[in-house]
Amino acid sequence: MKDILTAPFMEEFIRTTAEMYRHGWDERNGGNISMLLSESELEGLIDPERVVRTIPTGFDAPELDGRTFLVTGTGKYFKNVQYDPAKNLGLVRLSDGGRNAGLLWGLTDGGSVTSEFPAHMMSHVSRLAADPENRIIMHCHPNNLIAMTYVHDLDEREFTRTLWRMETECIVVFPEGVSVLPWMLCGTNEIGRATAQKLSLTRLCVWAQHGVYAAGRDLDEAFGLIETAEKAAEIYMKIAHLPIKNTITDARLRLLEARFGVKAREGYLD
Ligand code: 2HA
Ligand code: ZN
Repeated sequence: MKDILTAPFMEEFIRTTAEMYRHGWDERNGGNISMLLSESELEGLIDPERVVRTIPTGFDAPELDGRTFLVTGTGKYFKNVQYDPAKNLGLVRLSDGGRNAGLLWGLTDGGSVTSEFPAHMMSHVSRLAADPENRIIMHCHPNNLIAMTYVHDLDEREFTRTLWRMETECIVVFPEGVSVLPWMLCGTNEIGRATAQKLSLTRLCVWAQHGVYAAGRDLDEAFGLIETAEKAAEIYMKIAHLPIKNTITDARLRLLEARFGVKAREGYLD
């Protein structure tokens, strides 16, 4: 067996958690990531039949039966992943219709998978239905997106339009817009189902007064979506209280649509 810590997906996962921490998106144990892995990526790294222990999930996800995920652990700090990946991360394979997660590697201190495991797994199901190549679900607590949910209307069209106007690239990066959920209790199957439903339509879902979820085909896509939306929110928080003299009009947003060959969410442009 080769050392799983040197696998390209593992190195990138570790680099990403460190980068997210440096961005200030993952204070203390805030945030979590799950990455769907293919059988070929795992080849020669672990014995899929050797289950260290079984973690009950508390939900059904028959679509994910037999699928393997690298996930952050509950209570673990993104800050520390790079120094002890085997303690802070877990590699789990779902079984019994998604009701159990068999630990194949990691969580060496007896820990468990992220508290947001329901939201992550339900989101993988809905995102894979929308895009069979989706592999990443990422959650974190970026300051400005959270701040914006205290002062901005939570209507998804209005929230999206404001972000699109804050920076020229936004409509190109997330033409389908962002979804917004009102404050809900985190860690529950209920917020998991609501998030999964939102992520079937958009790759970004803001949790009001909490943070954001992103979906992507790779870590860069999910990270880049959050980075772009968070930057737009930062600009909003810098200017919202000032007299606005210029903006990116809908006509200009349409020019960007045409120039970059993207299709803005139906009905979101006037
Ligand atoms: O503590 O971010 O939403 C991890 C979280 C819960
Ligand atoms: Zn959170």
